[in-house]
Amino acid sequence: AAAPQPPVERSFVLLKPDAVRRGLVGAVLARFEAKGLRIVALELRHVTGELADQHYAEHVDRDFYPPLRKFVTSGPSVALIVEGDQAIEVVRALNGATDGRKAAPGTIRGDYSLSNRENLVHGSDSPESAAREIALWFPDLG
Ligand code: RTP
Ligand code: MG
Repeated sequence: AAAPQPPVERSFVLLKPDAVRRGLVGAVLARFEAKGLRIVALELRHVTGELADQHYAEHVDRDFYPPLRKFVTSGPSVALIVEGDQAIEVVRALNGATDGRKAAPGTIRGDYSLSNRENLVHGSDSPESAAREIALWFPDLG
């Protein structure tokens, strides 16, 4: 019989335009890899306003959305899917609190961001969000 495998979960991650612009893609990816998450898809994508509206559907009516939309469409991003045991929760722990000014040192945002908007990374916040986002960004993967 095959050896027991650890449970597998997938999360969608976006390295936002500030990560690419600042040359932090390698540093951020290294953290996910070092943690033990497996990269199962990865692509450089310049997000359109239409994709931003779909990705951030829960936020489109918020006051902060217009500047967020402008930011996330301002240059290329890196979209990826990572896989591993409790990947969704693990990614969000590595990312840190939304506001880079308040995020704990040792987290990606805590170490590299001083902004509540330009905070380098996105990670799915639930299994439902992960499924929706993976289907949106990587429709061929399912
Ligand atoms: P994300 O979705 O990017 O992983 O971040 P999150 O769950 O920690 O934060 P969320 O509340 O979903 O917000 C999405 C992104 O919108 C920008 N934001 N700006 N008050 C503001 O100006 C504000 N609040 C949020 C951030 O880029 C945040 O990551
Ligand atoms: Mg969110």
